[in-house]
Amino acid sequence: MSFKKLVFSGVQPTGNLHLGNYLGAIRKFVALQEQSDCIYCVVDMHAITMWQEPAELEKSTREVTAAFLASGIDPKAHIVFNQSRVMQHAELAWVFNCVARMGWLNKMTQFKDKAGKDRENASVGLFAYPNLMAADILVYRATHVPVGDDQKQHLELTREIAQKFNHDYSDRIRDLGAGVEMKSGEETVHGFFPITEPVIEGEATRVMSLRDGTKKMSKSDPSDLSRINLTDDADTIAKKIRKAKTDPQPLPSETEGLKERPDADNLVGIYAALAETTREDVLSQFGGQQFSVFKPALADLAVDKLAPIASEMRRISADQAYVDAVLKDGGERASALAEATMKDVRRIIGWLGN
Ligand code: AQP
Repeated sequence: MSFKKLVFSGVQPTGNLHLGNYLGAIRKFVALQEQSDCIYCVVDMHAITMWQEPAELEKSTREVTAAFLASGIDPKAHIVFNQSRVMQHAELAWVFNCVARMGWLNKMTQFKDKAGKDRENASVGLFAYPNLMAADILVYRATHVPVGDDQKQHLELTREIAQKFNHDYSDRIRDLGAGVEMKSGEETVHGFFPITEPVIEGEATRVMSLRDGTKKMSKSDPSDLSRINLTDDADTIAKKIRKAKTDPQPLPSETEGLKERPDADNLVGIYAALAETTREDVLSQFGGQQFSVFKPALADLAVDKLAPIASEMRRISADQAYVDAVLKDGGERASALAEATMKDVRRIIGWLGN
């Protein structure tokens, strides 16, 4: 027996869902549901690692759900829910708090970025965030995780946690017959948790700020002009692209020419991702052209692809009862799967009471 392919990923309900979240994650969620069983989670437990206004958190949780549905995720064929409904995530995170080493977490760059200079004042939850993320994935024994490039290090940690758990409890896993044979590089190993594969591919694994091509497009950037929000209307999208930072040179004909030009590279990458093509193809069409030609073409393409999602999000959001019903149903189905894993985990580690 080996692990069945199962996709898991999450998005934080922390407001301002943007083009980076869409191209780096949500659009891949939609594509993967054609080939595999998928579980998509609105990670409201991760959200409170930084202070969230409660009413805003509720609103954002529904908004991310609406974005999933508006983008084309099928909540009947797959599972869509908010994390806090399934308490097994927190239970497994505690186990992983005891598996992961301080030294591993001390290396996490996202904690350093988010905590900034005032580390002493950051929440313990923000520090332990990657252990909860590992639990989100492994409580379903998910094999594939589509994410943006910024999550690479956290997924590496998830793999380390799974390996250490499988190793520390290997005798017990065998005795209970709870393990599965799996490939790890060239070797075949035996373990309870899969060694999860990140799915980080395509032209937009790290969409950058429209105001600074060296900084990631982010929900928390104080400048709204830095990002295209999924709720932006056509005029706003066009205005933000018009105002996007660029340099005075025309576009190069080869990708080599984008190397020292982060703002140009970002816009070409966004175009390629939206058009579902490559940077090479975009440059074969626009190489030698000025931004005065390229930006309107990019704005038209962005409006074409994003405006239908924004209008569908508005339609779905107007029916709050429907959104809440999707989350409730998804939560119930996710709980059943998570509980099956936790029953085994509790026996493996020696917790009585199952
Ligand atoms: N700029 C980006 N380019 C590509 N992918 C991105 N993701 C985020 N930003 C980009 C991917 O979106 C998914 C959900 O992200 P998240 O909700 O966990 O939040 P985040 O990564 O912390 O997003 P932000 O926008 O950067 O928020 P703040 O400002 O709060 O830090 C993930 O798969 C992520 O990789």
